[in-house]
This record gives sequence, C-alpha cells and structure tokens, in this order.
Amino acid sequence: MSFWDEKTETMKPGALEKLQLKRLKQVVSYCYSNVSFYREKFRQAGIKPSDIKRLDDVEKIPYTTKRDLRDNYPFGMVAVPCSRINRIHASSGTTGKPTVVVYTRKDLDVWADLMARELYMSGVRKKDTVQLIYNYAFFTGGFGFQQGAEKIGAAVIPAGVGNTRKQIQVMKDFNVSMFSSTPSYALHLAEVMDELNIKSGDLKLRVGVFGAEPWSEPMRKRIEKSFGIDAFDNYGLSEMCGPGVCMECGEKDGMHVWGDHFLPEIVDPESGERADGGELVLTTLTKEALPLLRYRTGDLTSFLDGVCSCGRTHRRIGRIKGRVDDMLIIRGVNVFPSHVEEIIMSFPEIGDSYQVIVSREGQMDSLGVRIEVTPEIFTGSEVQLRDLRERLGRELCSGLDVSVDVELVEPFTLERSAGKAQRVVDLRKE
Ligand code: DLL
Repeated sequence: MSFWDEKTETMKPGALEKLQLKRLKQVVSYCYSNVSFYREKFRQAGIKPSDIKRLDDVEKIPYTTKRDLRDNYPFGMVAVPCSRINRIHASSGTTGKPTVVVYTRKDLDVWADLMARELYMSGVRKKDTVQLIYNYAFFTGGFGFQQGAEKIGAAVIPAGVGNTRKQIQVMKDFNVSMFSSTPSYALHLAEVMDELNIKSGDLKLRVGVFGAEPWSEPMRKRIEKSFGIDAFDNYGLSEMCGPGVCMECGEKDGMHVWGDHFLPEIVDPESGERADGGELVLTTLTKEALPLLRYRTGDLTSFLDGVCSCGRTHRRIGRIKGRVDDMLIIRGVNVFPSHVEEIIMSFPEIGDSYQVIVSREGQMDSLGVRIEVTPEIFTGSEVQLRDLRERLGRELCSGLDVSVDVELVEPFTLERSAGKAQRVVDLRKE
C-alpha cells in the first residue's frame, strides 16, 4: 500500500482533530481580520473569534452561501490584496453572475499537493501519461488535475473538450494510461470508440478519475467495462479549490474528505441542524485568498462510519446524491435524477444516455424518462421493446414511488455534452 503523504493521510484521528482545531481558530481570526463580510456576520451573530474553543464551536458561526459570493462579486470576499492573487477561476453556474474564485501562490501549492494525493491514491505514477478532458476556460477541473499529475511527475496531455474522435486517437497514439473527464462524457467517448472499432484492448488505459457531476454505481461499471479501467469518483467545487476536496481510495467505499484542509459537516438542508445525511457544509482550514466558513455546498450526501481498510483516517462521505435544488417533487414524492439513473443503468439493454422529463398536466406534475436503447434492442422485435418498456416502468415505479412514463428512443439521438450533462428537461418552465 502506498501513499503520497502517508503521515498526513494516516494521521491518528485525535491528532487530526487537534490540527483541525488549531487551523479552525487560525482561519476564523484570519477571516475576522481580513474580510469585512465576516466581521459583519460575526457582529450580527454576537460572536468573536475567541469564542471558538472546541471543534464543535464551529456551529456558532453563521453559514456562508453561494448567494454571499454572488452579492460580493467579483472580489468582495477576498482576504488578500490584489498583488497576492496568482490565479482566478470562475464557475459559470446556470443563472446569474459567475462565482469567482481566487488563489494565492500558497493556495495553488496546497491544491496541487491535494491533487497529487488523490491521483496517487488512484494509482497514477511518474510513468503514466494522463489525458485531461476538461474545459480549460475558467473551469477548475483541468488545471486541478494537471497540477497534481505534474507534481507526481506524470506526462500530462491538456486535451480540453470536444472532438471526440481526436480524443480517442490521442488516447491510442500517445499510449495514455489514465484519463479524467465527466462520467457522462466518458460514456460518450466509449460510444465513439465503438464507432471507430477501437477496443479497450487496443489502448493502454488503466485508470480513470471522474467527477464534476453526479453519477451512479451502474454507470461506474459501464465505464470500467468499456475502457477496461479502474474508475474512481472525485468530488470538489470551485469555491473550495475545484477537484481536490475528496476522492475514493481503492476500497471505493466512500470518498475521503481531506480533513487537514477542509472541515466537513452535514446538516439538514431545511433546518440547518446537524444531521447524519443531508447537505455538505465545508470550512476551508488553510486557504489564504478566499477562506470560506461553513460554506453550504448544496450537495447531498452522508458521513460513512467506521475505519477504512485503506489506512487513511480522513472521514468519508458517500456518493453525492445530487444537489438540494436538483430534487424534483412529483405529486408530493421527492425524486432525485441520480436515483433514476441508478435504476435504468442497471438494465443492460439500455444505452448510455437518458433524459428525465418533468411536465405538468393541469395541476399535476408528471415524470417521464426518455431513454436510448442499445442498437441490438432497437433493431430487435416490437415485443422485446414493449417488454423492456414495461419492465423499466415497473422498476422505476417501485424504486421511486411514483409512476413514470417511459419512452425508448433510437441509440445516439439524445444530445451529448463534453462537460456536465444536462439530464433534466423541465417542460413546466416553457
Ligand atoms: O465541478 C470541480 C470538479 C472538477 C470536481 C472535476 C471533480 C472533477 P464546479 O464547477 O464548481 O466544480 O461544480 C461543483 O459539481 O457542487 C456538485 O454539485 C457537482 N459535483 C462535483 N463533483 C461531483 C461528484 C467542479 N463527484 C459542483 N459527484 C458540486 C456529484 C459532483 N456531483
């Protein structure tokens, strides 16, 4: 077993908590002294940095939200003078102003080190050739992975997004052993590989790291099978650094949140009270340029109990179920698009793309799924298709507790995205 930073990754829990408390006190004082937004928040809450004496005292601090970042666009929450800023990224979001995130030299060094920790954990070494299939414009994905892989000493191909055939050609010709992209784009790469009649055995791929959007266990299996690789889940968000917040180890039983740099909490998204499962809240413990206290990520997950057999002691969270604002309420039943995916992707007859359609008939919302089938099924018999449609409808209804209208469509007809997939089509808004 090997680690990038064994001492830190396997720290005794008591020692890790001690380090977290020391850093929490530091970052709280730092925010209070350098960010007027926090000074004002503390004043309103009637607290002082000296009130943070134990780790649990973090609960005294008010939450920070994406709205706060947007209200202070672009640099209102930055804690350092402009001259110390070394990099600026932004997350586009779907509406309104982008969320701007900035880094000092030290922030970039920490980020690179965390990414090296994660990539090393997935098995990336100096000898590897790494293809990074992310949009490099403002987005943190490509740069994060690039810094980490370079730190390990691997060869990096900053492939960017698009031109799927060329991506596969590069994979083959440059003997790529690891690649990283969104999971939905990985499945599209696999489709195009089929079209080009390139088999996983023609490539040298061993490892894939995927993130930036929710995906499911059946989807992992499909990706692993298509490329003959070991596929890992990686979670992060621009506001913390980008990727580099947490990742799965070889056990693939939850993602380790790097507790030396982030303090994780989970709260009920409605009441804001601590909970075992709910919204992930993160406090940056070491960031200089944009320190954030109790940041509401909007992402839903839960803590996993017990010691991980990989030897790492940093707390684990389960797969991200979706965002608080992704949840659909259909006739009073809460439905997550990720649950729909989990159910349909376990059917081998189903292709690699689908859409969740929400529509309204009168006062009632209804749920549909439009799913691509495999070419074999599509050219098969009417009876087979009807049978598949019925089985899918039954499974979805019993898994989600709401009836679902299933539409099966021809392979490769739904739109593919090179970045984060847009799975939900909300006809109620049209
Ligand atoms: O997506 C950072 C990233 C890049 C992570 C590449 C992993 C790989 P943002 O654009 O700010 O940053 O989007 C962050 O994406 O709040 C989640 O809702 C979602 N997300 C990220 N990783 C995962 C994941 C990057 N593994 C938002 N599973 C987050 C589910 C994820 N959702």
